[in-house]
Amino acid sequence: MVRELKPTNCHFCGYLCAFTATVEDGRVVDLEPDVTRYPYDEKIVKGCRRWRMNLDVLEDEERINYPLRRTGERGSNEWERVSWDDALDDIAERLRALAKEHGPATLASAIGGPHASFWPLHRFMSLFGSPNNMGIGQICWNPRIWMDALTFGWTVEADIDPTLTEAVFIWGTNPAQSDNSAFWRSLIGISKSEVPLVVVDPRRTQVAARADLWLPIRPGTDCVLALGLIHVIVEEGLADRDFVEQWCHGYDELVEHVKPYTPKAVGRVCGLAPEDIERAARIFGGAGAAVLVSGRGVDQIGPDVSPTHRAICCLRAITGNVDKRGACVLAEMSDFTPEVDLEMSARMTDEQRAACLNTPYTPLQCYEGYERVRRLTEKLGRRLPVRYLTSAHPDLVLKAMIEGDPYPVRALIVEATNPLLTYADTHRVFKALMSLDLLVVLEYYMTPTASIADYVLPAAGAIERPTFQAHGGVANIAYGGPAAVDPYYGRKTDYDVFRELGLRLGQAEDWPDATLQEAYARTLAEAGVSWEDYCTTGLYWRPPAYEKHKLPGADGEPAGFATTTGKIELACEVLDALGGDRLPSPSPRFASLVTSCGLEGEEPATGASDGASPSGAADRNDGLVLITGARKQPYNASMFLANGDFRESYPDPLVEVSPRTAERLGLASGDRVTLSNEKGEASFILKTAPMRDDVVSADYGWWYPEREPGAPGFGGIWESNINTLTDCSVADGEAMIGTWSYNAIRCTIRKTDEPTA
Ligand SMILES: Nc1nc2c(c(=O)[nH]1)N[C@H]1C(S)=C(S)[C@@H](COP(=O)(O)OP(=O)(O)OC[C@H]3O[C@@H](n4cnc5c(=O)[nH]c(N)nc54)[C@H](O)[C@@H]3O)O[C@H]1N2
Ligand SMILES: Nc1nc2c(c(=O)[nH]1)N[C@H]1C(S)=C(S)[C@@H](COP(=O)(O)OP(=O)(O)OC[C@H]3O[C@@H](n4cnc5c(=O)[nH]c(N)nc54)[C@H](O)[C@@H]3O)O[C@H]1N2
Ligand code: SF4
Ligand SMILES: [Mo]
Repeated sequence: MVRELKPTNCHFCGYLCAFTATVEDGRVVDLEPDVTRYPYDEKIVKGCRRWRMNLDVLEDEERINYPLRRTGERGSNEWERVSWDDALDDIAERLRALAKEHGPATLASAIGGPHASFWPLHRFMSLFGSPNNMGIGQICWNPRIWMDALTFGWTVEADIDPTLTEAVFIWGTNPAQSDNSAFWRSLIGISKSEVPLVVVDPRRTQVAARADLWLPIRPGTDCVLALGLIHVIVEEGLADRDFVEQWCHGYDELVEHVKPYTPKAVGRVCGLAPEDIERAARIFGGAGAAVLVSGRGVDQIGPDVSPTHRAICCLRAITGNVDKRGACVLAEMSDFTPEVDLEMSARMTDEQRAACLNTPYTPLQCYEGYERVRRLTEKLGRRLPVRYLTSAHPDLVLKAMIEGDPYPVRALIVEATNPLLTYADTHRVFKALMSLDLLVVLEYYMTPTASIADYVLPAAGAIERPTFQAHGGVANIAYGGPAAVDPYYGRKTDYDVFRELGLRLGQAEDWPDATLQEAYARTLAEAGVSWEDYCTTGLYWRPPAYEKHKLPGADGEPAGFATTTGKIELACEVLDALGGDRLPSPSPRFASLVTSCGLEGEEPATGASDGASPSGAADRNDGLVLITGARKQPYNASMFLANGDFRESYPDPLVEVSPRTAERLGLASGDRVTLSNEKGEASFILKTAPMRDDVVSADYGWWYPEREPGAPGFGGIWESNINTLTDCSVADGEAMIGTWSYNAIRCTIRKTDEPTA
């Protein structure tokens, strides 16, 4: 027996904590946290319930361990085990035939959260010639990346420094549940210090409960609030005039633009007290260095997403909180090979790019939009990844699948996502996927999406593969480490699958590295670091410089910012040129409310209820507002529901309302309730929790792995799946990127007749 200790990493969330695996004859028999490598933190690992699953998951009998080919009707859950060669030969042959008939864009792909490196799939798509990679970009990551890049010339990262940071704003994110990390613990530290902590969230989250000021905002009205903060900062002379004078473009326009956004008008639209808005503005404007971290709460509010991010950028800029220690830092592009090169999107021909379904629907999130921004960011030597930022809009891909319009999309490769649970509008996703000629799913488990595939291919996971988390190459940091073992059974890494498929389709020259580890080593070599050195610390990182705009550029003058004007663009020239708004403007329904508020004298409702403070917001509101997917440990979207311990502690899909709203609706904790709207309905168990009275907050990702996959129930996807109520229509989405809404949605709630499970 050979017994070895091997460094490796957990990948049950984005942290990739370091572990030491005890390996006997190629099998992991024990796992211990590794104190010597990044991002080890004893408290994080102690507080994390997930990592202990690693051993079970490696051996789990429910795992897909060999390629499966469908034998019965689609969705019948009848399979035969086939060899990798048989599977990949057949898939390659069918893709070749479909591309011959309809063109390469007939192949689409779908990805989910950051569970794996996606560039191998994207490289395969680029070389195959299809622009149609779909993903979660439009509702997670892209809005912030795009708007930062348009305003500052590149992305910014929060830079909490307890010795310098004088205010922290947490906006639409709840790291206590979503992050479980060093960041959450730094916030606990902040909440105990003198530094004011302000939280903008309709729910009284753990971080809101620790805040000095909680702004329980009406969902979707965040842009109005941000403009209101700017209004107060300008009015009260809190703007950093020197910084604005030297480095910002469009300040006067912005000042004019925010005039109607008085605390009173904003309070009424956002359901907040005007004095709280003033207080928040004074905290942000008065701080020597202020940090603002935003999350999903403002990434998933449809049309208001881009203006909200832009307004937040403006808030940072006019207070001089850009590329400043203790506030935020303009990231550097990676000096290891960036995603943009790994994905080889430069290899797409003009004709292939022209097939991009997004043109002309989302003028920024498409190849033309990307090119425009690339020309700017490249002025300072930086390039964003192409594939995420041009990713095809699901509405348009689903339409091309169902209607063949503007051309037929007949094949889909799904990697590390469960679209029947996590994509919007499950009924439509189901219809589209059921209609395909070829559906290939790379998975760990027989998920509902996998159950309707032609091929389910077994993916190797954490511990079985090397990891290199690089955040799309938009920052100069990567972390992870080596695999402890070769993949068990017949599993392969996602990289191997796409490479081997590529080799069958004439892509040999572009897959020079036989293994994922060699590919990562090549990536690192560009930064002058060996794979071995990287694995020793688990980290590649170079400390950032601040105030880089002051450093001399090529001509010896200060470099400024990589925008059209060389300054921070409060008024955005690119958006203007694309037919969008120069200045951040909320969607018309909110903008007109602001204007009309200025004329009326009505008092705003605070809308907050923690069970003690009086509020009548729900009574006065014409409807309840649904928000979905608030993160909860131990689950991650549709994952880990099969874990017995987890299910015991969290057995049912929950929907939460405030105690007052429950009472008003005649509901009590434990009731089974049905949520519905014009798209569909789903069933939940009611729980009361402190939040705004007009808000209904539903879990996402719920299915029942213990039930039969495939028809007719598909693991229970039609029962408690909140995405049967959501919609991804491009026409109703954000105009530049196409972001749809998972928050701020209309719904009704009623008691279901069934007894509580
Ligand atoms: N446990 C767990 N952790 C996860 C995940 C998971 O599924 N489970 N998913 C991972 C992924 S993919 C992501 S993207 C991150 C997301 O991480 P976060 O962005 O931190 O997501 P949440 O914790 O849901 O926090 C979003 C907050 O926004 C609030 N909110 C909803 N609507 C609005 C609104 O209109 N305005 C404002 N201001 N706030 C609003 C919600 O009440 C919620 O508290 O989490 C990651 N971590
Ligand atoms: N209503 C609503 N919908 C949402 C959200 C919301 O808040 N509300 N959040 C959205 C957001 S931000 C995100 S990021 C998405 C998340 O959406 P998804 O990423 O689709 O969600 P998961 O359930 O995490 O699905 C991951 C799947 O990939 C598999 N998997 C995990 N790791 C690997 C791997 O390395 N390789 C392969 N091949 N498979 C792997 C898992 O078994 C699992 O089935 O959901 C989005 N959908
Ligand atoms: S689940 Fe995340 S926090 Fe927990 S050990 Fe794994 S990587 Fe670390
Ligand atoms: Mo996400």
